[in-house]
Amino acid sequence: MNDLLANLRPAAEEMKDGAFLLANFADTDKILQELPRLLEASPLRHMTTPGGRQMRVAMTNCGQYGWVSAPSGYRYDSTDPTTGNPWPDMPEPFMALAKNAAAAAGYDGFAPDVCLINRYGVGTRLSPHIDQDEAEKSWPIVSVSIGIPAIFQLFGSARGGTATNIPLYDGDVMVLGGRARMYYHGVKPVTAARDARIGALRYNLTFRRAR
Ligand code: MD6
Ligand code: FE
Repeated sequence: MNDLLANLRPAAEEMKDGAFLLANFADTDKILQELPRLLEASPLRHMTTPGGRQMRVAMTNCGQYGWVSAPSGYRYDSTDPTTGNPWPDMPEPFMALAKNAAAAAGYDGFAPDVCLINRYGVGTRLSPHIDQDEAEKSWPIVSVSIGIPAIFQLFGSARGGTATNIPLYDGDVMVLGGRARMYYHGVKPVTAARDARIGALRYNLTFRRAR
């Protein structure tokens, strides 16, 4: 890419304390090409929380480990409890995207061993939470939005308070590092919209280093 074109790619924008937005960074057509094969191997499912509630967001994983919620608690597991098999391998384009996004936000050397795949229908929300089941919390989490938009809410280190509201569109990548890595965050109820390829759905991939 020549310098003129390179300069047209928007730089990573720091939203808050190590949380970066990389607008339209990801080629989501390429991601969507890989998805059916992954979802066939390890289907999306509504996991049960330790509190006994079913999550509205449908989830699955690819990579060496997968994030699992069960009545017994949250964990990373190398086996998909639904199929009894290992999670499908993380596709090379996923790995490359996660590494490049982390580096673009200033976090070099990130090598994810988990890709959590979330699917939202219209009306689905994700309650504020902190991701803290990972061994080494200094690695960032890289999050890729696909399909219809959603509003990502970034709070602080305490539950509640005022959120920074970040609209996320298809292809947008959020990198949560630095102090924001341990900030509460969630997703507001997804409002009605349609994506030409996948209809009224939003997928989100979060790349993590679990071990
Ligand atoms: C979502 N994302 O965007 C949910 N977690 O659907 C997350 O929970 C998340 O975007 C850690 C880091 C980045 C994220
Ligand atoms: Fe999260």
